[in-house]
Parts: sequence; structure tokens; C-alpha cells
Amino acid sequence: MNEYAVRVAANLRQRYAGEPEYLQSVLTWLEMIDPALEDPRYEKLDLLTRMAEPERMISFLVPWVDDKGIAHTCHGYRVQFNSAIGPYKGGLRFHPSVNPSVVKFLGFEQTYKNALTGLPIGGASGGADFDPRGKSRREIMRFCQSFMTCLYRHIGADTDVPAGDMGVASREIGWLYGQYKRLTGRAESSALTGKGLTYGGSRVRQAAAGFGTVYFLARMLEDQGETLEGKRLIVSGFGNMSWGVCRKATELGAKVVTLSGPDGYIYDPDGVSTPEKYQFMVDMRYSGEDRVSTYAEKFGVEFFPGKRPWEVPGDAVLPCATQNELDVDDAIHIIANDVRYYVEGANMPATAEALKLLRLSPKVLTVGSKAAGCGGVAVSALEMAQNSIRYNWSRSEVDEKLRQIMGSIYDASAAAAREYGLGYDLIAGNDIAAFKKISEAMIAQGL
Ligand code: 2IT
Repeated sequence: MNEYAVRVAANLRQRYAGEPEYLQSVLTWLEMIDPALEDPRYEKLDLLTRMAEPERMISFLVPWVDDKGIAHTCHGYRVQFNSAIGPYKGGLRFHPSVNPSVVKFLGFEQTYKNALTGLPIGGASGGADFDPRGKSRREIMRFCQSFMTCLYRHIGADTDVPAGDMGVASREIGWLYGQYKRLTGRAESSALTGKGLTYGGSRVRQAAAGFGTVYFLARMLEDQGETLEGKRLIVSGFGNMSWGVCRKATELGAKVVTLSGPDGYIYDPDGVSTPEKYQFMVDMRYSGEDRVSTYAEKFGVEFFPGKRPWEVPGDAVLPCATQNELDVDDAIHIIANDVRYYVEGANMPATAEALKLLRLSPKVLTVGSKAAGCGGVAVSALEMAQNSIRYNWSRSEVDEKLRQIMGSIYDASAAAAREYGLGYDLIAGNDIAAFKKISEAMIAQGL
């Protein structure tokens, strides 16, 4: 490994010893970009440290009152990770697992996703350790308002543009945007993305994360002389991303046969492939129960309590739930089942060891979420573009732009892998392509 990179890795390990998710994501990245570190300017400008660590980390307390009048205090964060190629941009996650390590890992990954889209956005992330499970609508609305009261001074269309992530969907974005507008007195559309269509949102944004992942897979298949027609997809999660995957996969002739939640997974041999099933996924999400067993009850399919879907055979595996949801045993199942494609929707869904196994297996073609998971933020950037021209593109115009963006990310990742003699290693390829782009922007802007 490059000597400068070794020193940076040692510093990171020491400084962030208590932040495992963040360390996992930056240390994996340093390994991936290692073949592309020949330029002496990287060390001269200490670019690796300046890319690995966040430019700014904001944390704040979020007080709120529940329906019984009892006060609660949550911890809110916004990490403004990298502004080399545009305003900070990234999601907000409301989930009890949110902490400084998780938001930093998300902000780091976001910087690379955003660079790969080819659109002018820097990287950020944020959220709170608020648990929406079992909360009423009014409680969630009050929490969103209090959260925005804390956050609004740090964001803005040319500063930092939040969007949704786990626990934050279009409903929450509406409440956050309403509060931002009251506090600032400005109809500043591009201060948030993922807005509703009636007040500045973009068509396709809700489904874009999942659509993008399926477009990426379609492009990989095309390069292998195959199509999605008749393919069986093994998908985890049941949230926004999985929902978009089910819709686009069905449209392109494939079948999503699994969904999962914290309670286990369901197996639907006919595929999650009808408007009724898509709607049920949305209802499950807003029910606040955070489980998929209700899908099995409703549609009469099998439910496997306490298990993950990676044991089910299929043509492609698409983890779409959360970080580290796939470990070494799961990777062994995937390889033993002769799965050909491993395409990450969720951020860092595999443990470091599981990812290593999958990447090194000659049978599995792998791609990381920085490339395959950036459909959501790509359409967020298109939403900002539409806001600034005060115009809305049609559904098919946005969908086609998304398809093209995902195709060009595939091309850039494959080209970078080829250039550095890494064969078809799209994970290293996508990291190197994004690294080159961000480092050029940082070098141009000086120290
Ligand atoms: O992980 C992601 O790309 C997101 N949560 C969406 C970020 C965005 O700004 O649309």
C-alpha cells in the first residue's frame, strides 16, 4: 500500500477509534483507491486526510414533547463532509442507531455518490436518534419542526441541501420544509429536496433510489449480453429503495422475490409485482411497525422469522436495507447459490470481510452503493436544476435522464477499473473514478 495512505490510515484509526462504521468506510476506500495514488500532489496537499475527514460536523440537541405532554431530548447531527464540487448535499436519517460514526460514514459515502452523478453537488449527511416507530403523526410532525428549528441556520440552497433517508420520506420533508419556510420567510425551494410535487418536487424522485439501482444492474447485464427479462432478484428491506427496485424491476421483466425487515424476510415466488403490493409496502412504512410479516399475512406467502434473505437462490442480490446487513456467512450462501450479480443499493450493506469474499469470488460481479445507490441523489440534483429554472420536466424526461446518469457511472467505473489493470472490479473502479474527480476539484481550488 502507498506509504502516505498507510500514514493517513493509521491517523484515522487513532483519531476515530470509537467510530466503527466511519472507520470501516474510509479504510475500505483507502484500499480501493490505492492503485491510483501515484500523483505526488496528493501528499503535498494532504488530500487524503482532507477527503477522509469531514470539513464540518454540527451536533445539536432536539427537544420535543409527546402526545401525553412528556418531554424528550434527541441528538441531532449534520455533517458537511466535502464541498469541492458543489453545495453540501445528502440525506437526513431518523433512526435510533444514528450517532456521529453513522452520520460520518454516510456523509463520506455521499460525497462519492454525488461526485459520480456528474452533477454539481458536494457531500453531507445528518439526522437524529429519534425513533419514529410507534409515534403518532402529530409527534413526528412536532419532532420535524423542532429538528428544523435547530438545523435551519446551517442549511440553504447554496450552502447545504438535505433530503430524506431512513425514517424521512416525502411526508417528513413536507414538515421540515414548512418549518424552514416559516423560520426564514423565504420560498427557497432548493433548501431541501424530495419535496412533494405540489411545492417544487421532481417527478420520479420518490422512486429514484430504487430505479437507479435497477438501471445500474440492467447496464451490467447488457454488458454481459443479458437482460433483466425473467431474472429473480433477492432484495432486502421494504422501504423507499426496495419499493423503487420492485417497480422498475417489474417494468423491465424481472421478479423481486424477497423483502425483509428487522423481524425476518418474506418469500413471494410470484414477485412483488402488482400496484396492490407496491401500495402495501408504502402502508407498511407509514404504519410505523417496522416489520414485514404483515406482507406474508396479507398476500399468503411464506415468512421466515429472524432470518435474512441471502439464503434464497436467485440471479442477483440487491441489499437495500441498511449498513452491515450481510456478513461472511451470507456471502458464502450467495457464492454457493451461484448468484452472478451483487449490486448494493443501501450504503455499505456488507461487512468488510463479506465484501472481500464477494469481490474476490470469480463467479460474482460486484458493484458498490457509491455507484449503484446514487439514483436518489441524482434526481435530487435534477430537482434543484428544475427549481432554479422554475420549470418541471415530465416523468419520462426525468426517468430517461436518470437512466443515462446510471449508464455513465457504469461506464466511468468500468473504464477506471480497466485503466488501473483491475479487470472488472467495479467497486475499486467507482471509488477511483470519484476520487479522481474530487481530487481534481480540490487541487484546482488550492489549499
Ligand atoms: O443516500 C442517499 O443518497 C440519500 N439519502 C439521498 C440524498 C439526497 O440528497 O437526495
